[in-house]
Amino acid sequence: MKVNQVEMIMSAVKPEQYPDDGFPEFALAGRSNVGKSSFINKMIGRKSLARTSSKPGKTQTLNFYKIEEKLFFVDVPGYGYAKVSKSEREAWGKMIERYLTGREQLRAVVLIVDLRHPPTVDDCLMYDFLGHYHIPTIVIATKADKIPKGKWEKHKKIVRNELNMRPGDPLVLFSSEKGIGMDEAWREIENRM
Ligand SMILES: Nc1nc2c(ncn2[C@@H]2O[C@H](COP(=O)(O)OP(=O)(O)OP(=O)(O)O)[C@@H](O)[C@H]2O)c(=O)[nH]1
Ligand SMILES: [Mg+2]
Repeated sequence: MKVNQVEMIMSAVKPEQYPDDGFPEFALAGRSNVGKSSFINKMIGRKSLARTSSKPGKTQTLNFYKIEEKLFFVDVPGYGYAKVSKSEREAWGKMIERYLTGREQLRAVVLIVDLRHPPTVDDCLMYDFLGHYHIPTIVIATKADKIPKGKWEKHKKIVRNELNMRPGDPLVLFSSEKGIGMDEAWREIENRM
C-alpha cells in the first residue's frame, strides 16, 4: 500500500478512549525495544510519527494511527522491560489484555521479534496467548539488516521452530533500517482487512 495520509488519533488506556471509526485494526506486539514503533514508521513512510527510542519502554499507551481512512495501526507498549514497577506492569498487562481479547475491530496482531536472537520466553507466551484467543498473527522478524543475507533462512527457521508456529501463520523477514520485507508485510496485512 502506498500511504499518503496518516493521523495519530488517540492515546488510549481504556476502551472508552478507543476510536469509534470502525476501521480494521492491526496491533503491534513484541518485546520492549524490538522495533515496533520503527516498523509502523517504515510501513507508513514517516521517519518519526510513532515515537522510537534506543531506550526501552518508550511506548506506554495504546496509540492509534489512522492510515488512509482505511485501517489503524495500534502501537502497544512492549513486554519484558525490567525497569517498571510491578504495579505498573500489571496495569499495562490488563490494558493490553483487555484490548487484545475484547476488540471487535482487531483483525490481526503483528508480533515483532528480533531476527538476530531466538525468540524469548515472553515472545513464546505472547504467541501462545494469541493462538489461545484465536487472534490471527503475523510474525515479523526485524533487524534483518544486522544479519548477513546468507544466514537469513537459518535464523528464520529458528524463529519458526522456537515459537512453534502454527503452519498457516506468516513469518516475514523485515528491516526498518533498509525497508526489507515491506511489500510482503503489507500484503499480509491487506489480506486480513
Ligand atoms: N538496525 C536496525 N535497528 C532497528 C530496526 N528497527 C528498530 N531499530 C532500532 O531499535 C531501537 C528500538 O526501536 P523502537 O521502534 O523504539 O522499539 P519499540 O519496540 O517501539 O520499543 P518500545 O516502545 O520501548 O516497546 C531504536 O534504536 C531503533 O532505531 C531495524 O530494522 N534495524
Ligand atoms: Mg515503541
